[in-house]
Amino acid sequence: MHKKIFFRLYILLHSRILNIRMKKLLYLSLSLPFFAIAELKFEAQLLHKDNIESLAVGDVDMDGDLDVVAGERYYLNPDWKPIKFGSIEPFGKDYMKDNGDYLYDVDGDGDLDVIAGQFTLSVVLWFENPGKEGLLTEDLWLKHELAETGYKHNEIIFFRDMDGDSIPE
Ligand SMILES: [Ca+2]
Ligand SMILES: [Ca+2]
Ligand SMILES: [Ca+2]
Ligand SMILES: [Ca+2]
Repeated sequence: MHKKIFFRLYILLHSRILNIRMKKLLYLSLSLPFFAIAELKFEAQLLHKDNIESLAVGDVDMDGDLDVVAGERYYLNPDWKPIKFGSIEPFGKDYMKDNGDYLYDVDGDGDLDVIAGQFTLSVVLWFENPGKEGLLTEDLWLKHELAETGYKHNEIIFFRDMDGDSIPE
C-alpha cells in the first residue's frame, strides 16, 4: 500500500501537470508527513512504578518542554527523575486515593499547579507549584482544598469547560 502511494506521488512530482511551485508545495505538504508517519515508532520506557491511576502532561518548570505529573510525583523533561511533591494515602491494597490529576494555574501566578481528585475523600485538592526557583529545593508543594464535593466515593474527576466561557470547571 505504501509503495503504491509512493509511486503515484513520484509520478505526480515528475509529471508536467504541475508547475515547479506546485510540485514543491505538494512535496512539502504530502511527502514529508507521509515519511514522518511511516517512520514514527514508539518505545515504552518506565519512569516509575506505583499504584497511581492518574497522569497529566504540561510544562511544570516553565523551561519550554513538556513534563509529566502522576500522583505524588512529577518527572521533569529530559531526565525524568521522579520527584515527590505531595503525599497520597493508599486506598486498599492496590490503589491510592488520588483518582485524577490536571495541570492548571489555579492561583494565576503563571505556573501550572496540580488539581487532584480523591476517591474516598470528599474534597478535590490542589497542590501549589513553588515556581522555577522553588522547584530546585524539591520540597513538598503546599496542599490546598479546591472544592468540597459532599461525597465520599468519587469514582473519577473531569476538568472541562461546562458553560462555554473557556474556563474549565
Ligand atoms: Ca518543562
Ligand atoms: Ca500557579
Ligand atoms: Ca506558583
Ligand atoms: Ca467554564
